[in-house]
Amino acid sequence: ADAPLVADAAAPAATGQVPAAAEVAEIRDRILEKLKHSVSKSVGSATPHDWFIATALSVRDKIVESWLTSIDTAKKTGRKRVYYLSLEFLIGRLLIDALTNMELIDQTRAALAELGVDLEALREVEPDAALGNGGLGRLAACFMESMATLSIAAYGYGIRYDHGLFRQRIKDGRQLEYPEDWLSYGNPWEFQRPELVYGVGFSGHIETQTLPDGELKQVWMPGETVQALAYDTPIAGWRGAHINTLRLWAARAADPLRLDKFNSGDHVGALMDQVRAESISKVLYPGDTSPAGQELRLRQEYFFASASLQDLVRRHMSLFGDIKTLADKAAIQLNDTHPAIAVAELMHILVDRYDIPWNKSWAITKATFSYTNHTLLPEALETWPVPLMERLLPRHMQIIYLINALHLEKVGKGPDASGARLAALSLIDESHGRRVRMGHLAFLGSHKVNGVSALHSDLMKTTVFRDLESVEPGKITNKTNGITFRRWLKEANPSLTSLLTEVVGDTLLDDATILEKVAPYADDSAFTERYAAIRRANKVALSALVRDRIGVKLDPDALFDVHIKRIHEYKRQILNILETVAIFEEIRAQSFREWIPRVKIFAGKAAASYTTAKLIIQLANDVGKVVNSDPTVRGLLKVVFLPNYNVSLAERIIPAADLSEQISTAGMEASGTGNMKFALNGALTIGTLDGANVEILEKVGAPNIFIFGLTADQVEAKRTQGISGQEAIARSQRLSEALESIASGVFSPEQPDRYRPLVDALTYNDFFLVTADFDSYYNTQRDVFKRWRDKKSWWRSAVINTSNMGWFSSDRTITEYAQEIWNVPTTPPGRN
Ligand code: Z2T
Repeated sequence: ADAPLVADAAAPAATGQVPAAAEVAEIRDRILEKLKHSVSKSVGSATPHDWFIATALSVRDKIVESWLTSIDTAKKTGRKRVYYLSLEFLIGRLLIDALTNMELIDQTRAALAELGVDLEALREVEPDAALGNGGLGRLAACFMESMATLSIAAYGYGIRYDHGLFRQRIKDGRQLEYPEDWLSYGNPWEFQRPELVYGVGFSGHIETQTLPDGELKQVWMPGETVQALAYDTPIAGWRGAHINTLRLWAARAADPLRLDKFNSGDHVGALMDQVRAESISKVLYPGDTSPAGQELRLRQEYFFASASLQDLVRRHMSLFGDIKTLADKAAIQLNDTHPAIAVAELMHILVDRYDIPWNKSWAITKATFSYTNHTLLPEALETWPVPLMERLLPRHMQIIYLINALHLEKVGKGPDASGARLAALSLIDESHGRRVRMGHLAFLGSHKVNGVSALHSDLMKTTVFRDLESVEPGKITNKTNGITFRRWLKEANPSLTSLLTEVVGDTLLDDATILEKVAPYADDSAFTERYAAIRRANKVALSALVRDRIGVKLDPDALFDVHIKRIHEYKRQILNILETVAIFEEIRAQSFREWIPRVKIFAGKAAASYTTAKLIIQLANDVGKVVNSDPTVRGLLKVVFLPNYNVSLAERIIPAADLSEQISTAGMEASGTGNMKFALNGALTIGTLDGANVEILEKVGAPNIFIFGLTADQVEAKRTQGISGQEAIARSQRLSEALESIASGVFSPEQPDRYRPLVDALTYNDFFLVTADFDSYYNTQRDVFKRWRDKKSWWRSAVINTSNMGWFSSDRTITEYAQEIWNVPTTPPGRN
């Protein structure tokens, strides 16, 4: 550690500009005004939370001014709108984000300092809005920010869950789930819109009417109606040039109370309808890549799809007055199949409400929708039992049958129309009870279907959508994911951002591709020393956090090897743990060797019902307990599991990571987006050729990334030969010893057979090919050690990683969607 320490490098700061005193005074007065009149507290009695609310409300005022202008301009110009339908928006905290994008951060920090308040303390009291499970929900949040940054007139539509993703606690090494309560102290960012209420129908029956011209008309008479209430959150783009709306729906009963029941003494029964209705927006389903399958989930999906379509059709009609121009003025993006019922809903609206002929309606629907697929895992593909759909959405089931009949009639004329082919193409899966394939519905109802990385989009064409692709070749396109640099560079790593803007100029966040200008500095030792010093300060800050939260002391000069994401077998946390155990055994056996001090950092949640994933969490914790207290290890290896991984924890960990673990079984991670965040912030990646890792390799070059393991093709070939791990284990003494120590209870002495099921699965049924990739992973980790000894070479690679990440800005991703899927203009931000 002879690198010069940059003073206070982790302290968020420093655009280098001193804010003007008059502006600071004005902001200070506004905050005081909010504290008094909106929070109703005096300076003397205000808690940090009160200050947070007052500060949020004062920046919200500024946002609202531009918001109204943005809405007005879109109206006047008659621009085409983009509607992003997503059951998840993993927003995280908004205070620093709003201040950053409104370019008020330094002034507000100074104003609060005058009041004796630390902005960083306010940052920490804001609840982390976790209305999503992982990558898919965070992508939606990054996209909302980039759409605003690029001045696209966009709305996000979703559900205002009372309770987001569960809070995770670790007790005796095991995950416990607690309800999350982000709204309990109120939400300063949202506006309830009491005038915006839509009825959403369920169940009931269909009446057939005969029109004067003899045509038949189907009229759905719902048996139950739930109300959808709108709550709007403004989303500020970079430099505040444009503000969009995130509109989330809350469910309410049509009648708050059944007075007849109440008056007859049935006080609980009087509230039954309310409980049933409001349960729809009560809680986010916590499965990440596995569908929930329950009736309540289908009710959530239809509830928000119907409310959103009613809202956007109402807007379209009031602006343009002709439903037939919908596709010219609205682009609707389906974030996975969760909102796919919207395809049938739009057909219902066009055919039943507006009396548009079927074929014309279908043309409008296809031209309006597009669909993003986020996984190929076969068990993750949403299907709904026909009887459930029939009961809950009888008219939609009719519409789906008709879409299917016309589709199969068309493809049935082809030369290769075998029974098996028609069965594969059908909207109805008949293989285990009749079920509606939502992926097929989304595919047929869209003009474009995209995957989220080059590899994933290619695999879509040969796996789940092989047959549909052959019917409509060219429909599948790729839009590689991206991340917003405002949050994941500037807000998470302000000191690194300052260093980078010194080199490339302060338009870095307007156009991320100028990061390329940093590349020559990879060989400039004055630069790399400052870069390394900033990274070290981030590691010191993370070490303090780890000590506070779990009481483990870390060495900031150790290699921080980080694996943070949802816990899933395909993401192979267990492969990482096996390497950890192998090195632990070697350090103990050969403590005299010169070991690289290393910290293994894990974090992530397991779906509450995913037993194996929960056992993996427990194993990581158990290994940590044994390793961290072993005297012969002498702190050369530490293993920590940080509880309750969420967006704000990611913002602390990523800028302090040296090594980014992206080690999924090739072909299984659709893209990954954490991989991009790490590489941007200067971690080197150890990863498989999977998802967007492939494109990261292309950008940074092979010498600057650690790639190992089977390719997606090799994985497929290997699986056809069988998935037993026995051969690989027999070939590798290291692997068999690591497995043996886990199986025999070295890490669970109080229950020696605790991990027998995990080890047995790897031995006999290794679907994720952990054993097949172990040696390659182990050896590549040794390459990492070698590189780490040569710090100059390490930091050179890190700088090259940062400088080549510009392409992974979600501004680039959204520009591609705008041009190639939505057909809407974009206006890049810029200094005005
Ligand atoms: C999710 O986060 C992802 C896929 C899903 O499939 C569901 C959820 Cl909740 C239904 C992730 C992918 O696993 C990840 O590779 C990708 O980067 C991310 O979506 C965004 O596309």
